Amino acid sequence: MATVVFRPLVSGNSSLSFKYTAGATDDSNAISLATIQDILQQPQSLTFSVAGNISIRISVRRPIGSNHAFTGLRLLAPNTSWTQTVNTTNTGDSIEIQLPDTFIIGNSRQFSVDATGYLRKTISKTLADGLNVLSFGTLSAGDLNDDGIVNNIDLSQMYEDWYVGQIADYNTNGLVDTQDHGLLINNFLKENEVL
Ligand SMILES: [Ca+2]
Ligand SMILES: [Ca+2]
Ligand SMILES: [Ca+2]
Repeated sequence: MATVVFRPLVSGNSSLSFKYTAGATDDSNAISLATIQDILQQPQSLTFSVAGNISIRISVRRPIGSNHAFTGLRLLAPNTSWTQTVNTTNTGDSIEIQLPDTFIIGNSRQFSVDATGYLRKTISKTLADGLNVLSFGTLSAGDLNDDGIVNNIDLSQMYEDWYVGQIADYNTNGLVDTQDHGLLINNFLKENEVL
């Protein structure tokens, strides 16, 4: 018996058939040591699916302004150990990220994105072959201490950082101001999102 290992080059359905003539020994054959004859019978064709490469690109937005650049966004897939740290451009888009082969085409998986100063956001996505865009929409501001809830602790941290802090500068105008304060208050007592 032999083991044949294939290296997939393209994704999709494919099949493998055998060149076979009964009794012939110049194609697929199996020789009996007792009779020295080809005893192979018509081999069945093999049909199979080659799993593709699944990659993702995430898209997130700040609640206000046109600067949606995030550094060190934490990306995770709930119920798995997979996690990744990503940055985004000004438009809030990340580079393409390859997923490991534990993620299967056609399966629905959850993905969460978490930024310092914001609540965690979670979406569900049925994975397709190739690039999948995960649109998280607008992140909710206010969780300055990253404990999963917007409350008085975050508010007092905002007051400490008034006019100077960076994380609490949600409208990215260079200082912590009343507009940033309003964004936090709007999310008061909201928590990290879990599906
Ligand atoms: Ca957070
Ligand atoms: Ca908090
Ligand atoms: Ca500000």
